Amino acid sequence: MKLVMAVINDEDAFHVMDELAEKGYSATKLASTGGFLRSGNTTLICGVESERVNGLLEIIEKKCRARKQITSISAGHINVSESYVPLPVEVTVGGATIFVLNVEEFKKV
Ligand code: 2BA
Repeated sequence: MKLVMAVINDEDAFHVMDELAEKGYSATKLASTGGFLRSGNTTLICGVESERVNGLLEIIEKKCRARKQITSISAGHINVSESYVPLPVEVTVGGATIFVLNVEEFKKV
């Protein structure tokens, strides 16, 4: 048994969840916040039999796309007459950041 945690874009979440449900995967959707951009994203947690992990990863890969986002939260600043102005910086976010963890025990009571 594995626990898959996937940080994905909010806009992709419902498409991923639809297909997961269709293919018989259980998932829990958590509202999360990226530590760098400080903007909302979605974290899905899915407990899945080891032999079905690849199928799950394929769905996430198929449904999640990378996006470019502009942020001013960065180390890049310019000094305009003694005051520091944050520089807009473009970052590529996602498709998905995925962690696959071993599950020691899984119980439903
Ligand atoms: P954020 O932390 O808001 O990061 C958004 C994007 O900003 C990242 O996209 C990456 O392109 C860039 N970025 C993040 N930290 C950076 C830094 N210190 N310097 C420069 N650029 C930086 P992704 O890598 O695709 O990550 C998307 C989201 O996945 C992240 O949102 C975070 O919520 C999660 N994530 C990514 N790596 C993680 C990790 N190692 N542990 C936990 N969560 C992670």
